[in-house]
Amino acid sequence: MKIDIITIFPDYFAPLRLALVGKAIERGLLSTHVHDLRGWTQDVHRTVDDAPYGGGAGMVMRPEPWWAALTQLAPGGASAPRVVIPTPSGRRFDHPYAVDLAGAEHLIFCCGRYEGIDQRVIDRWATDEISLGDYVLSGGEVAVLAIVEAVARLLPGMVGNAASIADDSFATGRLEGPVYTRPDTFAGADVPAVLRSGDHAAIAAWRTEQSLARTRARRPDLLDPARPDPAGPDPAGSGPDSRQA
Ligand code: 6GU
Repeated sequence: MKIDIITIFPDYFAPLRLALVGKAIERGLLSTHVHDLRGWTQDVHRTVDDAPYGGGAGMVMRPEPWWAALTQLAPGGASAPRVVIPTPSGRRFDHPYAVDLAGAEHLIFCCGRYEGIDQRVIDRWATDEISLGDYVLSGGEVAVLAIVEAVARLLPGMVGNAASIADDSFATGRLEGPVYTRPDTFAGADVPAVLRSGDHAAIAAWRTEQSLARTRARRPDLLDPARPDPAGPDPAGSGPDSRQA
């Protein structure tokens, strides 16, 4: 997978060299290219923003540099990339959405700042407008790091143990329960005896029970019977093609 990131703060993306995403890059499963939007400005001040038409607070990102960047980076035709705009007014990011993006050959992330990017850029280029949740970040950079990490670990050949992905919270549709390692007793607290029993059926039953109890307490919405099964087939009308509806 190829990922282009366009931003006015390229330094935000230093962490891409680290940990799991860095490993994906080293292994050649992923290549990331961070571009400074100001490289596509024409004026001596390298201006990327201007006042909003109609008035109001803040500034809007001018269309010209984005248009030039996307014209250069996004090939047309059959190999057209997904062009992702992180924005609090986008579609909510979740595990199925990460799986969907992980199937793409080429992703381009456009990190907006200020009040957002001129709508004509979105209308012409965006395939996906994505929100991480109901709060506001000052720009798309941190959201892109989160999305790239969620996607990179789903790439084929990425996480050593495929089962650890299948068991993840949200892949199962439930939160994961507690985990323990040595020592048996620490700070006056014991590891639950069942985990040391060697009884695999009892351990599996305990984990399911812990997972359900935690989900009931913290995220009862995940147990709503009307909610589609994340492991099941995509019901009509909720697949990736209708995400921007
Ligand atoms: Cl994707 N971008 C920004 N700027 N703020 C957000 C967000 C994204 N998701 C939640 N808040």
